[in-house]
Amino acid sequence: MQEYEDNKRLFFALWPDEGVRRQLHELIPQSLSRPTSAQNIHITLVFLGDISSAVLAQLTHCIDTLKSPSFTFTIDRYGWWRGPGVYWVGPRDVPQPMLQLFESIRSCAVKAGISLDSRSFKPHATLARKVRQRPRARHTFNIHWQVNRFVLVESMQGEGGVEYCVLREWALGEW
Ligand code: 2AM
Repeated sequence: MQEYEDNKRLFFALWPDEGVRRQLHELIPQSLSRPTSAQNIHITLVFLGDISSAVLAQLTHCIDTLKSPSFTFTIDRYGWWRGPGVYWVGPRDVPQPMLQLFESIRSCAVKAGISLDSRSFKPHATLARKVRQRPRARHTFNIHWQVNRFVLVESMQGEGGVEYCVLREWALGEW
């Protein structure tokens, strides 16, 4: 329908730099089905769904006013969600600034009239999908991630599967 033509499937995310991306990619066992491609690895903060340009303008206006500090965290655990067969890695300890950033983005989205799913925030990077058996315990790992920015990403269906395109980024600072 005409009025939905400009909708984009969007989410806010933490986007790794090349060093962290490479370390995360190296954690994917070769044997797993549907591994996430290196360039797609990220941590979702808030998934928005299909959003019109008018709603997006309202949302980004609010996001522009946020003053959130930069932070670091450590990716040091992995897990497996049986239903979707998601093999993921994430932090044991979620730092307060990450939780605050999540809450702030969420509240901007709600103000813009976007309905969000109410599941609790479980920061994770999906490394593979449709994994039908719990992957065997891996060696321990500690990947330190310095977060100086967050990004708005469009999810698109490409010929070879899903492709993510970073549309905008916001710096985190010394607040
Ligand atoms: P996932 O990796 O655990 O599937 C793009 O789809 C990103 O948004 C992925 O990181 C995905 O998490 C996340 N996401 C969160 N909720 C979603 C939803 N309802 N539909 C699709 N993706 C969702």
